[in-house]
Amino acid sequence: MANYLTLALSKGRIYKETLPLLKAAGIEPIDDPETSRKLILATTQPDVRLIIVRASDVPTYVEYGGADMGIAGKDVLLEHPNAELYEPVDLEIAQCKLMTAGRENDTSRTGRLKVATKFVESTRRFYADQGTQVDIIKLYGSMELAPLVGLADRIVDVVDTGNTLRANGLVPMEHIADISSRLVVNKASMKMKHARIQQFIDNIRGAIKANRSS
Ligand code: PRT
Ligand code: MG
Repeated sequence: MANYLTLALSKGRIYKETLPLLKAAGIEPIDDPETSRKLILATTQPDVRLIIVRASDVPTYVEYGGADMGIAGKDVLLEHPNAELYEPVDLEIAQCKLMTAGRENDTSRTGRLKVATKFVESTRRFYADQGTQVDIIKLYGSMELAPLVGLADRIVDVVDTGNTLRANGLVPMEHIADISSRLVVNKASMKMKHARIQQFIDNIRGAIKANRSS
């Protein structure tokens, strides 16, 4: 067990966009997580394995040593401001923007703004920096619904094409942060498995460069 190099990542877009980087680094999973029920995937490098976790759980697995490394969106990392992690590489994948959004013809209101989001920490910091007092309502998904049914005046969510907002009669308003996925590394692993992790980081950096110029 302890001799594995374990990389935590989530299914879906992060997995899809990470695969080519791993492949360029000489690592290919043996099973496909989209069809297999296995949560631990062996790879073509016998000492490297992948574990499949919820996107929002990646920092937790890595901080507490359930994985040596992980791949997580910056939006997720911003929700863990005190996590003891190294963040050595911007993978430049799964790019999007963290934004506020609301109804198109939002009339100016009196009283505190209600903001629905799963990004409570980023939202709190954004409005605090503006000196605006808001009530934050924590949701776990389908944030776009909240303004439509009067649960909130605004949402804070990640936006890519903006199609989801538009389809629900919402418009993007303020830009909070540019988001991409990052490689994160457990601090003890970085010491104990330094040579292997440094080699992995170098290979991944090479793959990102090749990506950029392609
Ligand atoms: O499901 P779980 O709660 O565990 O995690 P998750 O739903 O956040 O995971 P996933 O796989 O959807 O996203 C993983 C990471 O991808 C996020 O943490 C972001 O860093 C990044 N990412 C990049 C995005 C998007 N682009 C994105 N568009 N994450 C989510 N979206 C959503 C967006 O909120 C909207 O609802 O996708 C929908 C389509 O976006 P539009 O703007 O193109 O319509
Ligand atoms: Mg999801």
